[in-house]
Order: sequence, then C-alpha cells, then structure tokens
Amino acid sequence: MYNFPKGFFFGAATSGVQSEGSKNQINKSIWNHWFQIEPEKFIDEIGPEIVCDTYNKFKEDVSLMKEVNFNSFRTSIQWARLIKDFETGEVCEDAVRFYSEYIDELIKNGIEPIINLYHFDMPIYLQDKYGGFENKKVVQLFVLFAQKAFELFGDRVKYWTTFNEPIVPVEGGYLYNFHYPNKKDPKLAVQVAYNIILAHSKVVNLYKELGFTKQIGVILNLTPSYPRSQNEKDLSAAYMADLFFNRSFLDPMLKGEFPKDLCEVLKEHNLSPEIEKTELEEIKKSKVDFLGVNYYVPRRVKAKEIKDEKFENPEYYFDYYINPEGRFNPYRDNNEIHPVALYDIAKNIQENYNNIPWYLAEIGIAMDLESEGSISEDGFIDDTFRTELMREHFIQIHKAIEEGSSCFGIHQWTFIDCWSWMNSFKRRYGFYRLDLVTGKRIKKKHSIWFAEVAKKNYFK
Ligand code: BGP
Repeated sequence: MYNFPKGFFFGAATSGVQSEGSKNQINKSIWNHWFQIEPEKFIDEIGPEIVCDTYNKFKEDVSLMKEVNFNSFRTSIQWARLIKDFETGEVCEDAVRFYSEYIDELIKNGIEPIINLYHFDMPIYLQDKYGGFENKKVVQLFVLFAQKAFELFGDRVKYWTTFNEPIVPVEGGYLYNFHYPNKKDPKLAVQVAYNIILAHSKVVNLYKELGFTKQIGVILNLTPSYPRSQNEKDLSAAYMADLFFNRSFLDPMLKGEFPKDLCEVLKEHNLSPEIEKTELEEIKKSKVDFLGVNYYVPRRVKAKEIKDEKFENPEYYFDYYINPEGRFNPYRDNNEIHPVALYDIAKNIQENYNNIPWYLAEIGIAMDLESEGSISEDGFIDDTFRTELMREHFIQIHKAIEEGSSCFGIHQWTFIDCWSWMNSFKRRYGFYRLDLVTGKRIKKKHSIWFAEVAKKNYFK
C-alpha cells in the first residue's frame, strides 16, 4: 500500500496562454504574434486564440476538477491579460474580474490555487520595444506586474510561483529556435537567463517586503543527466549537462549563488552577463519557500565525439545518446520513460538543497488522439497506458517520501487537453479530452484512478 502524507496535494497544472483563450485580451503575448506571422510553424495551424476557452468556461471546469477530487490546481496569470499599460502597471478591469472570479471559484470548491506569474508568455509589446528579458528595464516592469498581482490576489492566494521552467524561454528563444524571438545567440541567452534569475529574486524579495506571509517559490524542469558509463569522460559530460541545465537555475534560486564552475566556463567563452554588485546581493537575499519540479524525460549524455569549433550551446560539452536498455513512449516522439528519475531528483533536493519542501508540479504522459482512441462503450476514453506509467512514477515519489524527502504533492500535466506551444494539440495529456470542434470535455479513464487516489490518499 502506498500511503501519502496527510494533506498531500493532488491536482493538475496548466497555464494562462495554453488554457484561457486570448480573444478577449487587449494586449497579446509573443505567442499570438508568432502565430500571426508564421502560422505554418504550429501543428495544424492552430494558434492560441481559443484553446480550452477557460476564460468563458472556468466555472464548468472547476466542477470537473471536483469530479477528479483535486485539492489543488496550478495555472498562471498572464502578464499580457492582467496589465493594460505595461509602463505604469495600470491593470485591465476585465482581467481583474476574470482572475478574481476564477480564484474564488477554486477556493469555494476546496481547491487550493497555486498561481504562477510567468509561463513563457512575454507580452509582444515588451518584446518589440525592449527585447523582453534581454533588457533589465523589463525586469523592473515584471516586478511591477508581480506587485499588482500580489496586491489584487495576495489576500487569497497562498502559493505563488514566479516562473515556470525559466530555462525554456532561454533555450527556445535564444539557443535552439523553438520560441519567439527565435534567435541563436549564446551571449544573449546568458544575459536573458541572468535577467530572469534577477527578476525572480526581486519578486521573491518584494513579496516578503510587502508583508505577505504565505508561500512563494519557483517551478524548475529538473532533468537528471545520466552518463553513458562511469568512464571519466562520460561522467564529465554528465556533470556539464547538469551544470548548464539544472544547476544554472537551481543554485542561484535555492542557494542564492551561481555555481563557480559555470561562471568560469562562461568567462572562458566570453559569455559572462552584465552584472551589478547590488543585483548579486538581491539574488543572495531571496529565499524561496518551496520548489515545484517538472519532470518528463531523462537526459542521457556521453562524451563529445567531435569538438565544436566554438560554443553555440551547452552541447559543446557533451553528446546525447539513446539508452539501449530504455523503455520508450511511442506516442511522444519515442521519449524515454524512466520513473526512477523522480526518486533521483528527490534525493538530490534532499541531499544538496537542504530538503526544501517541494512538489511535483508537472508529470505528464503524452498520448495522441489515435492512441487514446474514441469514446468506448462505458463513455470514457481509454488511456490505461497513462495510468500504468503514472502509477510507476507515483511509486518513486512515495519511496522518496518514505526516505525523508519533503515532497508535498503531485500535479499531473494537464487538466483538460490544452494547447501546447508549437505542438498545438498534437500531444494529449489531460484528464479530459478537449473536442476541438465542439469544445466539449470528455472524461478519460485515468481520471477514475486518480480520483480514487486523491480521495483515499493512497493506492495499492
Ligand atoms: C512543459 C511546460 C508546459 C507543457 C508541457 C508539455 O515543459 O511547462 O507548458 O507544454 O511541458 O509540453 P508538450 O506539449 O510540448 O509536450
């Protein structure tokens, strides 16, 4: 029997852009803009205008959450929706009404909201005018946005997070070309990463300075790097991958300092960001109350075979390889399935990051419409494939908790199949299928298993 601690969070996560629909917004994000100029980059040319239409359907959706026995739920407040004038921080009244009613509806139904402030959604105005997080002016404007959110909803929201996967806009927008502004510029990437860390720290400090006493944290995608062998070169490849992709954000955000090795490597390649001493003090001072962790797939690395001429991205230091003994998800680009990674993540937090309270903020098993199939006779979509794998992941979390890890919850990605960046609706993750034609939500079988676990706080 796998028993979870009392009050353990069971729920799901989504984000503003991916669920709300942007038709009613005065301001738009980079996603609206990118879709407008290059719709062919998005699968089936589906953009973020309608998505789940949560803006109109949030009451109905909260009642669906109750059917799955959620006691908590994460979404984000869109900067481009809440703020009317980015320079002055003037808010949009309709957005205040919407978020306020949405948050109240969750609380009224016994669902604890976890509210995130940035989920890849730079307002296009700020990207165009200042270059988004390339510019420290935007750090300041993000703090202003956060302040408005705290003032408006801080009386009711007990869990805030500053960023979701802050490394992803850096990778996507400045290294690997999968987010707007689609640049490939390692120097700029480092500056953007640094500015985001600074923005995070300033917001955490502000929350406390304003006298709020609930919790504030950050959500990081921690992908353990496993070396091909114990050979020194493979080990060093894994060390570098971990340094760039995990510790780059973990260390400053949890320990208040940048890893020394990372600073040296960046200096060596002439990539160090512009830093002011007072900013480092701000980063040092900021203490998060909890951590959210997103996990999907492990990173398998080996020693670099052919040396790159110059540093273009972290793969300067390692190559990827496919685990010959791995299990793979045929419905998600053959991604490796490795539940033990969750145990390893938990151990890392426990041993190296002071066992800070953390929750699994995203775990998702992607399927597609074909593999989930159509509605079966009992009225459900049959996604038992998902349940079996999810169960294995839950067991690893349970094992870590038994060994003292302070994990306080599990959120599945996602609640209702949502729109996902360039993938649109190709990968389905939800407890409910979204019918793109009618907007109807159709229950999947996995939700029955999850509802039982959430209700009993254990599974067998
Ligand atoms: C995470 C993001 C989510 C979501 C999820 C699934 O990295 O935080 O926003 O997109 O991944 O991603 P995808 O649909 O691309 O498989």
